[in-house]
Amino acid sequence: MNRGLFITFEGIDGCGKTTQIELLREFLDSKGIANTVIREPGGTEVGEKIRQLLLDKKNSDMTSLTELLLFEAARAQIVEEKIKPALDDGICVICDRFYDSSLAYQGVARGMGTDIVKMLNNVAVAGVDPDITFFLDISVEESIARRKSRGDESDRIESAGDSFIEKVRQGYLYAALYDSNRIRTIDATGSVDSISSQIISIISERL
Ligand code: T5A
Repeated sequence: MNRGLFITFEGIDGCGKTTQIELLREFLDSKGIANTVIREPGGTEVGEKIRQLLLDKKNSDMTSLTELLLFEAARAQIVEEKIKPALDDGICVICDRFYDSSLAYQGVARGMGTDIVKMLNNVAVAGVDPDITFFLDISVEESIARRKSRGDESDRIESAGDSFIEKVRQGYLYAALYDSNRIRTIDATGSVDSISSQIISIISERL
């Protein structure tokens, strides 16, 4: 049996990952391709508990290293419990965020450095790397506008401020530059349908 395709979606908050993942899932279903959608942090019982710790605004004294290690712990759990078994069964895995989020948010924006994050990412995923990653690129202004129109209260990480989110974006642009074979940058300011068409056309070539 062939290993399933491992697809991840990345970008700053509100870039449209959830919207596009749902459309990709509908496309895969229509083609009869077995798939599963998961999210990081979370996606497992242990991971959802870690997610609550990470996003809770009350945890304002959490250090950057603690934050990074918690993201990596949740990742190690979901890789072992969900992602690897599904891929081994030939199921296509679509993940809402994966290790490039740690590179951009903790490595670049929090200033932990990309070397330590890459090292911990490698430990957490133990060779289970994405086949293709969509970086949905929007400006910080667009991110703010979309989150405002959604009306949700911001979580601990979103509350870090606009300059933090700008650094996250720069982190993604850096990652995409150095791993252009895997990471496909999509201008995510267009219409939902046009972005979806681009993603589906790239995935169709890989199926
Ligand atoms: N994090 C995560 C780290 O710091 N390190 C890590 O290692 C990991 C894994 C997770 C937080 O944790 C951080 C990053 C995050 O801050 P989360 O709640 O999972 O938090 O939040 P996000 O992943 O950021 O998800 P969001 O729901 O905020 O954004 P999405 O899923 O990218 O966007 P979506 O699809 O919900 O769309 C947002 C809004 O925009 C509209 C939608 O209708 C919606 O209202 N929209 C569009 N509007 C106009 N044009 C388009 N093309 C649109 N597409 C969607």
